[in-house]
Amino acid sequence: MARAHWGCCPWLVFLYACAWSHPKPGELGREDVRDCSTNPPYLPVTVVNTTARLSAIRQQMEAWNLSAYIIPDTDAHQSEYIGKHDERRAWMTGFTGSAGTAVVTMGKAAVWTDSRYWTQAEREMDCNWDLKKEVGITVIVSWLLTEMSTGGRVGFDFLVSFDSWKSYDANLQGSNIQLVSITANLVDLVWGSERPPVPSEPIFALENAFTGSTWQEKVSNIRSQMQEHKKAPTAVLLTALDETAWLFNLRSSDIPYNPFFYSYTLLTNSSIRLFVNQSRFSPETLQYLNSGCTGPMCVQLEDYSRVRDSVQAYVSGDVRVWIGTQYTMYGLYEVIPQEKLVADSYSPVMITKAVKNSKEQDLLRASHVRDAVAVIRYLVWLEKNVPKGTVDEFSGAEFLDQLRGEEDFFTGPSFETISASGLNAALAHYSPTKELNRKLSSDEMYLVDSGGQYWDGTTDITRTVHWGTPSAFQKEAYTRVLMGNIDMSRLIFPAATSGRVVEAFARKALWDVGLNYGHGTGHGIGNFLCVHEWPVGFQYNNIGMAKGMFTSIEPGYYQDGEFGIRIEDVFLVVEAKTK
Ligand SMILES: *[C@@H]1O[C@H](CO)[C@@H](O)[C@H](O)[C@H]1NC(C)=O
Ligand SMILES: *[C@@H]1O[C@H](CO)[C@@H](O)[C@H](O)[C@H]1NC(C)=O
Ligand SMILES: *[C@@H]1O[C@H](CO)[C@@H](O)[C@H](O)[C@H]1NC(C)=O
Ligand SMILES: *[C@@H]1O[C@H](CO)[C@@H](O)[C@H](O)[C@H]1NC(C)=O
Ligand SMILES: [Mn+2]
Repeated sequence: MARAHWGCCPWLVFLYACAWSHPKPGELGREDVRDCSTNPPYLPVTVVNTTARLSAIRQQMEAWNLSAYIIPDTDAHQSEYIGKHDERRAWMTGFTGSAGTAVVTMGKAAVWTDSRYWTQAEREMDCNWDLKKEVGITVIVSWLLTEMSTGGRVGFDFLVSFDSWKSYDANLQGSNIQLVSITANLVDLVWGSERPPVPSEPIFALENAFTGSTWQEKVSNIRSQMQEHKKAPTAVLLTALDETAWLFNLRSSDIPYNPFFYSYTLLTNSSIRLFVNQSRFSPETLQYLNSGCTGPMCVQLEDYSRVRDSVQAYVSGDVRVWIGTQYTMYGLYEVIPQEKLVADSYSPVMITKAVKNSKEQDLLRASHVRDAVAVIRYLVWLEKNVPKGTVDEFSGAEFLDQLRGEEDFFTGPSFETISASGLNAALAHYSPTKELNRKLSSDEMYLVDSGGQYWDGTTDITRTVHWGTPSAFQKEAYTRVLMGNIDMSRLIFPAATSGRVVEAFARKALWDVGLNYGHGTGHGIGNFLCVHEWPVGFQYNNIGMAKGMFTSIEPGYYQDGEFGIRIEDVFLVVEAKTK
């Protein structure tokens, strides 16, 4: 399925959630959980009563003649992090973990999530919901086949990407169950006044000093790729939020950790349509977009909600629309007739954005230099203060944010800091909270994985340290992780080699002594965009490595119940001189 049920990481599932996505505060360690086997059931105070919500959505299902309804944890743009306004699955189920899929039938309701979230789900969900301790479209579909043995219609909506839909559809082939795309979202229809509002902060243009090219240059570049394409697309449809943000050099703050704004773009050879809430533009930004423009270089603003109708109207002509299936929602894909579709895994914007020009390289490097100053100051401060016993995982992470805040152009963290001492560092997605954290000590290893958003670049770095005497095994494991980081970063390889082909170089030093790590080796990164910027990386569906791409390299080693090690840096692919 498209969204990584594993939330994260470059490892299990490639795309979405990426490298280290993190449970929210309070997700770990609280043991007061529900017990649905007693009569009446035992419910901790943390559960949400979902009875009224469920009966409201079932009424909607009846109105749409649906026997089942799928509620994924995405937004309409397949964003890695989603805004409060889009936390539909969390509101419906009570379960607020960041990865999970819910399905409602007339008689049952269930949530599928991975082991990171089982305890949290049992603390937050009432007994209306079954917890399924599995993930993946295949297991959801086999449940549907049992529950809907007499057939019926399964509804989904604009939250489902083309790739997820394809997977559901393939798994349902040969059954008497019909997948039905509906234009409304049933959760939205029943989520009342308590729903957080759509973010509508101003959308601003980046200053020239922080952009690699003007938006007009980027538009011309994409248009020439349309002309050169064998299938002669007449338009490119952009649905991921970083695609539109990159194309126009515009940013805002709709999504946590990501400086994006809700939008779509339909770019043709003669027009540019930007779907967005236009009240969010200041007169200056409108001028930035359209001052002195002529015909094909003028940006036409259309309301965000108009995108489906506009694409539908556009495809009535003699046109071909180029999309990236990984990010396009099925609800837009389905309005484009097959013969008018030019479908790649990634849009030309995703592919073009992956290669940074020399100015973008300088910008990204400059942001990393300033970021390193903050991290070094933090490490020095830890060295002084940890032996005094005055630092815990949470206060440490807060201080690191504060140090980053003292650097120029900082706007906020690029993901939730993983600040993990001792055995906590062996948990793949650990983040401390104010209430639940561990004191840092000279007797334990400490791992900190963090990053920042700056106007010139996005950063991501992991360091593992020990202020006392590590064991011989810890030293060996650390050394081998470091060897993997160095071996991979010094690798010389043929142009266009896929990351997956060379990924094992980061593991070899560990493999030599029978050790390994259970996550991916790295991911691309943006210029004030996503911290996990696909499709660059080392996974099976990442694109070939090219000069000008940046990738993290982050091997690790984790000893359950004891310690965790990861060393992560961001690297630039450059041309090598060989004999
Ligand atoms: C949950 O809410 C429903 C009404 O919405 C109510 O009838 C029911 O008693 C509540 N359940 C619990 C356990 O409080
Ligand atoms: C509802 O869907 C079923 C197929 O599952 C179909 O047989 C039935 O005619 C539909 N009813 C209405 C009112 O559309
Ligand atoms: C559009 O943005 C304006 C200005 O920020 C805001 O007041 C309004 O609520 C937004 N409209 C929608 C539909 O989000
Ligand atoms: C745009 O593409 C259409 C269809 O390929 C073509 O007929 C038209 O001349 C093109 N317009 C421009 C401005 O290139
Ligand atoms: Mn990373």
